[in-house]
Amino acid sequence: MASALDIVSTLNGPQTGIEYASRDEITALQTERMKNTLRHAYYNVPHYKKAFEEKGVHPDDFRELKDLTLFPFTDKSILRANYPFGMFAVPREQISRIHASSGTTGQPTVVGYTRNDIETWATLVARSLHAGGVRPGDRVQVTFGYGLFTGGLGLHYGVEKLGATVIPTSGGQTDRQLQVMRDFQPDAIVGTPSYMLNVLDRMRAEGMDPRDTPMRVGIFGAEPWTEGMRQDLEQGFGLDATDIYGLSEVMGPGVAQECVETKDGLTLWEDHFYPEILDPVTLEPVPDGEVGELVITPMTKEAFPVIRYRTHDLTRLLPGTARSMRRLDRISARNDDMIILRGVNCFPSQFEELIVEDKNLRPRYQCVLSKRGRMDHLTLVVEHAPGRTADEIAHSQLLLRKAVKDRIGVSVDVDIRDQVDSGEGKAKRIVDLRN
Ligand code: DLL
Repeated sequence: MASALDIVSTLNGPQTGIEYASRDEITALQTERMKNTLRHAYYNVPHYKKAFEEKGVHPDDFRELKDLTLFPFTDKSILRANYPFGMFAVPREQISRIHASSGTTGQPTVVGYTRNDIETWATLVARSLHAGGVRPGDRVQVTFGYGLFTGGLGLHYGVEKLGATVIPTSGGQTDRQLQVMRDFQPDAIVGTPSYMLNVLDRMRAEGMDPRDTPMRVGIFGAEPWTEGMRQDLEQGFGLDATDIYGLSEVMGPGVAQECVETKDGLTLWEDHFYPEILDPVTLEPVPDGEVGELVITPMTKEAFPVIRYRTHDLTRLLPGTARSMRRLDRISARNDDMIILRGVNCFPSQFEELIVEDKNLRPRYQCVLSKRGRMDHLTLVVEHAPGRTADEIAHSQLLLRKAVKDRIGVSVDVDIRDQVDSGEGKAKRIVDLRN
């Protein structure tokens, strides 16, 4: 639950509150909150009771933070097995919102929030926006999609919580975004970095000067991006660009945020999220400061507690700079085969499900990632069944494009061939030609 302290530190600006707490204070708070979280999960989510018992641990075995390693991990597969509401820890009538993100089989991962969870989330997004340079009274254009994705509504509530003005344009419809930008004169913009580069190109193509807008601040995330993209966005729009990180299973955006004064990686809001960096194969901790898989345990969630959630994101933990809390290095890769296209997460298996529905196609395929202008682009290269006519192939191509758009929510190209070599042994499903 958000405490008064959280809000003070968001709104009173520099050097006050929990964001500047000492390491001892943070550790004490984490230990207390972790104890409560382990108990909450054990007593209210059947999966956790069973999983703890199978590992021979009880919440009372947790005395200090290092004891967390005694407890089992949570992965997407567990959430899927309990689809849709089996992991909720409160009665259904206390759930005030549901979000979802894509899963490996096309079945989404469903997450729920109580009123307190929504309040905590809004507070952490407000804190993130503030750290990124947004101030009360600013106008903030939110170009993340609104809906089951946590980006749009997550940012929306945070902007309001900070006391800024939200302009909820949602994603896409670039012409409309440009008109809003021209007419409403936002001070800040949030969205995926690849989409913002697209907006930049469109403005230039239409003879607009992107530096003409009053936008001072850009907060970008939901997908990996690079220092080079930061330079292009900062110079192109004439603003300060920072990185925002989060994932729906752990909360949504606002788990970590880069501070505008240092732009040196993302401060993890350690009063709410406990990080571990593990070797993805052995699942043992890596030495301090080394890269590994980020595992997060949120410590203040009511509706949807998750213990040791495997994010599959690769990063390392760095000491605090602008804040006393530790930082995550820019997240540049994942250790599984999730593809992120304009903020939408998808897995090769989701495309496969659509491919096998068409008798003209064979489940021999590859997902080829490339750059189209500045945006990531996906081409599905698929093998057709023997003896198909050119007309049948053309029809299947149209159908598959449409099915991907309608059911997965991304636009792709489809290239149907006589033969697709997806590698010997374990099929190589992703071909990355972006660099
Ligand atoms: O993408 C939440 C979000 C919305 C974050 C808006 C930031 C801004 P999911 O759809 O569950 O949630 O996807 C989570 O996206 O595990 C990462 O692989 C990736 N991701 C998110 N933020 C970043 C980032 C939202 N700043 C997955 N850098 C995560 C790199 C990111 N990858």
